[in-house]
Amino acid sequence: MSLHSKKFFVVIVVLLLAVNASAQDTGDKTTVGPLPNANQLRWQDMEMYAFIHYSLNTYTDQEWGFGNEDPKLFNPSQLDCRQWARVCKQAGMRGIIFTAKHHCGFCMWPSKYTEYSVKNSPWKDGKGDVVRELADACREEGLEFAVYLSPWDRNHPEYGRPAYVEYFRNQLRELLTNYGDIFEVWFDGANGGDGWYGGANETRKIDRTTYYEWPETYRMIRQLQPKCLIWNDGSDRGDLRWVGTEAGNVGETNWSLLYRDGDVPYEMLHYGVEDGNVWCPGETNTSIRPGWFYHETENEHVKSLSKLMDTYYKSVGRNSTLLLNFPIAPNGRIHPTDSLRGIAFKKMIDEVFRENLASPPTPLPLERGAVTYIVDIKKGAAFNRFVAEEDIAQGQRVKKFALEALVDGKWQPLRDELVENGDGLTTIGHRRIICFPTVKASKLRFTITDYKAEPIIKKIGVYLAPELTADIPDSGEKRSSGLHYFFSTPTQMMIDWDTEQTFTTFRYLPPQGTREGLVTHYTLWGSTDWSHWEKLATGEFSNIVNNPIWQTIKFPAAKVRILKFDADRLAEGERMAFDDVEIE
Ligand code: FUL
Repeated sequence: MSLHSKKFFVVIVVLLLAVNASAQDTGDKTTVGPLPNANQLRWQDMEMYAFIHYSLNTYTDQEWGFGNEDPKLFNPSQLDCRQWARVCKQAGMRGIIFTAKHHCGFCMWPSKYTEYSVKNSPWKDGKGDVVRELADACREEGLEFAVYLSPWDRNHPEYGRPAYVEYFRNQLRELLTNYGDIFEVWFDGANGGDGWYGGANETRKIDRTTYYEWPETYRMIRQLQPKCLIWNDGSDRGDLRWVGTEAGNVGETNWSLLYRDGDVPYEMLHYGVEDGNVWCPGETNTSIRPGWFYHETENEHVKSLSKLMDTYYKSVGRNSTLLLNFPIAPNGRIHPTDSLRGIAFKKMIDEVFRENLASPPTPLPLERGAVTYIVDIKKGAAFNRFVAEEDIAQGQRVKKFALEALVDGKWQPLRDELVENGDGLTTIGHRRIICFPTVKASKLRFTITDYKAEPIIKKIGVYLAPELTADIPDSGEKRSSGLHYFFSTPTQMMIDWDTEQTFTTFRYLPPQGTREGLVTHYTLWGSTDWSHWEKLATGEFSNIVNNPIWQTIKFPAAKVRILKFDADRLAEGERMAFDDVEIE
């Protein structure tokens, strides 16, 4: 035995003894906790699948329709579900979840329970069915198919009363019986309260914990589609959970467990809970553009390849799946920029994981129960990614681990460079990818330092990802930097000009990374003399809390010298905050 190998041997023995000793000390390492069911296991292997947002919003340039938009607006000239399916497949997506009905209530299939659907649109003379065309296209491309059905319906006159729940269930039954296998149902929890509601034009509040009678609906789903997974961020635990943000990342610590009962605050959504009593893994949803629906103004803001890779590492690489949204443009197709970016994304994933540099590739399965793995790196190879996978069919077990590279005979610690605090080397689960600066080393040491039960590692990999620079540079310059603005009260922003100006648009970029001071409801005023104020617009920023992107307020051309932006309601806190504003 060389001196080096002797040292390894001693280290491994010491580590094994240490782990054993601590296992005996705490006595709690034999509790694996709940296990996934067969549907959840199958779903986790899908890894990436697409969302498609398409509805009347596409024609009104909105994110949330009010419920009174005219069905006649729906008349795409080139609607082509096969193009959507092909693009998604080439982008590495294994299935598609389609907005069969968004909050506006407009149905993309000819439901027999409402007139507010494609059957009253000019498209195909009212004989079309987008759900059918997409379900068929998915099958032709070998993709799985699923539906998003918004529980909140701003069109339906009975929303808020028991009759609507019956209506909702009838619609769901149509979708679950007429379109073949459905792999997931997505019940969006968003509810802004106000809506058209058959002409009532009012605010309707419901109790999310009781109103929809989820247990009854779940029974129906289980009976009609036993393999279908339920995504629900409402009160009743479905099979999958939201990760608490639409930015495209889940916590680096990500347990696939939750508590069966009780509320699920952000921390639990984002990190799961170690001692949870139900298997409820996280699905990371985000859009390839800032918004969920298509807006021409966002054509320049399709996410860069480096941003998409960052999203991949922070979702699939953190024991989650990635649900990546592709909006449909008004002509009925995925915009070429989005499709090219999506396909480049898949190519880059393939490129990064092309060759496992662990030499010889780690034998599978690895020795059961071992806590330290030493991996030989192919001679002279440089690497910057580490992958580990647990056999989650047997539960999620690993709590904490260490990574070291042997450089010039010395073990050097590696840390997850995508994490701001600590080394980021916590849970593993289905797949964990650790990114670190490129290192050249002959060996890599992976030590599981803490675990709930004997770890069962299915795979280890070491890779070299090409360097990526952000391909959409951000100069960092604020659009508001040329404006003269001040706050007359903590919730009122004033902007003034020396002379009268004509404006039609006010844009607000909320603070990023915090809900403190984020404006959800606003009123915008204009004046030429500081004493007479004309109300230019008032309303709510749709979905701003979950997706804090640029918000646009359009109003009839107004000549003003002063603009007053009132925060009528803030998501949190007492002082309005903003990252930027722009007036045109
Ligand atoms: C949110 C909705 O309000 C958005 O419009 C979008 O559908 C997103 C996926 O979920 O909660």
